Amino acid sequence: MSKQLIAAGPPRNPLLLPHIDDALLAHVLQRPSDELAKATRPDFVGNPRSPVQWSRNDFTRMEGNREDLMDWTSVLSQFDAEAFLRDGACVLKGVMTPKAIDAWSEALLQGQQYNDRLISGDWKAIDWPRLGRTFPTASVATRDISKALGGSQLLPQSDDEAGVLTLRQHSVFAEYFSAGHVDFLMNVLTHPQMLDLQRLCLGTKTVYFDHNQLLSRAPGYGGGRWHSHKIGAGHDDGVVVDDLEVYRRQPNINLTLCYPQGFSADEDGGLKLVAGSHLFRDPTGCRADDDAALRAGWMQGQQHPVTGKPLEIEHLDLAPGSIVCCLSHAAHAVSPKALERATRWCSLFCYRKTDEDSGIVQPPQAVPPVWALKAQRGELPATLTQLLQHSFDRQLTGGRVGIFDE
Ligand SMILES: O=C(O)CCC(=O)C(=O)O
Ligand SMILES: [Fe+2]
Repeated sequence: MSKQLIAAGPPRNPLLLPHIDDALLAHVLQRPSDELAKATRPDFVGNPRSPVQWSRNDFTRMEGNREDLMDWTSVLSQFDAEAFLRDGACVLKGVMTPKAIDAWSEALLQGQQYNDRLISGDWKAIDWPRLGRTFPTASVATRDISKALGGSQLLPQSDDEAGVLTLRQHSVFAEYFSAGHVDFLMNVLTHPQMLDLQRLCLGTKTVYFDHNQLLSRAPGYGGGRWHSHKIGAGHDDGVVVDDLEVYRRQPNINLTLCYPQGFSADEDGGLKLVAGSHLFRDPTGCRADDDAALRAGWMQGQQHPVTGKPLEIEHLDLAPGSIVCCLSHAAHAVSPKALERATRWCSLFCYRKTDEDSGIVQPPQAVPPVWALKAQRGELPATLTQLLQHSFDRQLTGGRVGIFDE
């Protein structure tokens, strides 16, 4: 393996590649999936029965014990398909059932604990070769480890010298693909109500998984910049669209942000949105450090392409049990979290749809290789296999390997 390959981290969707150049990774992907699954769960994290090591019976038990996640009547009374497409986001206030709020909150705390144990553990005890790479030549600085504890997306990951990208890719960190670590979150990922919500938002029958993360914002969190996300396939070019059906036909992505404990609008790690910003399809230009910079820059003089109203920043204020759905191109940011406030909990479940013009599904952003392998080998239940189909099926992705390939 060349040094450059180590620094760049493993390929994102290895099973879509016609050939894997890296012999160590290629070997791992030929072995039984149990071996890779075990390597992704180091003993020191203390999570031996996580979903990645489940048998078929475990999945059957999960499906059999399922209860509602949401009050569906409340979802339907708040969801307006036309407004969602027009504004690029919808807020479903307090839709989780009381039981789901408790279970979800518990699951996010549990996931954060697994993540913290991995971050502060002894990475020399990780079976790196069984994850398909050589032992790292560097380690994460102690001060970076302490800064990352209790929160999400905080470990430096500009390269893979210390193995952070490898651990992310394989979902050794519980924050990336948390559904593989905590049973309730696997239940959410494949829950009929969650999938129905995706069908409502994306306006399509068949949906695919894209990525799943813990988004814990601990006291002292400095806030998240304004940004939006690319969808690929040549649709991120900044060409404004005012025909909502044209917009709907794109290979879109729906970020589903689930906040079991909610948040308030001020210094609480809350989400901020700009209605109508998705129609600009401008993930490259639509960026700013804070609200003032977005107003003075990208938003200046801009109007909603459909309603003609000036674009406006909205600071959300959400009751416990709320869910926000946000289309990929919609501008969003996160408020800072004051030191005296408690952690803001969130789990992100992101799904995607087919490009209705080409029939192609873009490859997923983050399916850990072990899950792609299990799906390809028929080791998973039908619903999950279908959700992960584009992580291994080259016909479905039209030979595309990267998320943003055209
Ligand atoms: O933390 C949040 O509420 C949003 C995070 C975010 O922007 C993202 O995951 O893309
Ligand atoms: Fe985002």
